[in-house]
Amino acid sequence: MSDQPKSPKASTEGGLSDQIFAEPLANIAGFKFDQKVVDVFPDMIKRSVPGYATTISMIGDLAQRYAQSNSFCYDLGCSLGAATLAMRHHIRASNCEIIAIDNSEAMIDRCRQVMAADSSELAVDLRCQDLQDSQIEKASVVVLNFTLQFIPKQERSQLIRNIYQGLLPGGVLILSEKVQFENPAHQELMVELHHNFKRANGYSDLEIAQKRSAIENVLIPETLDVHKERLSDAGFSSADVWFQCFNFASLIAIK
Ligand code: GEK
Repeated sequence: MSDQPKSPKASTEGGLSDQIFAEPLANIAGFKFDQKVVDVFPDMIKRSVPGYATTISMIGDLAQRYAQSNSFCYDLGCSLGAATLAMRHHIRASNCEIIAIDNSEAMIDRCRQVMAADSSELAVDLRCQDLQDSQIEKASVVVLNFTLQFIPKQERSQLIRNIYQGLLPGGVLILSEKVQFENPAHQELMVELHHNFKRANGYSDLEIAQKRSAIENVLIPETLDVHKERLSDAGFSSADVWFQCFNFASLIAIK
């Protein structure tokens, strides 16, 4: 536990500003969620993902609505725990516990400090684990907030089926992803709008280009149709987009 004073509602805000790709790099390695990324993560995700703050805040509202008493709520690929905190501050159901999982040790270590600085009573169990080895059980809410996109494509259906099996009747999966478009002109427009968003947030063309090279074989987007079909094949009774900004969307799938 941290020695820092607890605040009633801690946040993941703070940290350094993201300069990781600011200087020209001779070799651009594949993107990793290491300590360097952890140190700038809140700034990076806010300046890179349109609608991120809205998505986080609405996850709190959705969790309040769908969390069931005597159940678990999962935050899969929790990073520093922004979605975990949103759920922690909103869930009113009794005897709920949040299980937050990430396979980056650096992320989990920092997330532990964030949770320790937050005084909410709702229990949080932090696990440094691969999602593909994680058991989902007695779940009323499962959050995959911009995480499935990092799982190899051929392994995504197994993970979604595993989540479906672990959900209670009436339970929900909130799935946020960077998405791809079938129509090449539409795809190009969305990429351009996204890059304009990053430019408006202070990223240079060099930063945008180098980040793109680092992440292109690591973050693999799919179309909304592919996501919906996978959710339906797994057994979800509905899967609808509740938020979208450019090529970033969030779905809610109900068991
Ligand atoms: C947020 N949800 O702030 N097992 C566990 N964790 C993984 C795996 C895996 N196989 N692959 C990637 N991760 C967060 C943001 S970030 C999204 C999620 C982004 C973890 C990885 O370590 C990282 O912390 C997270 O998934 C993706 O609401 O940076 O674009």
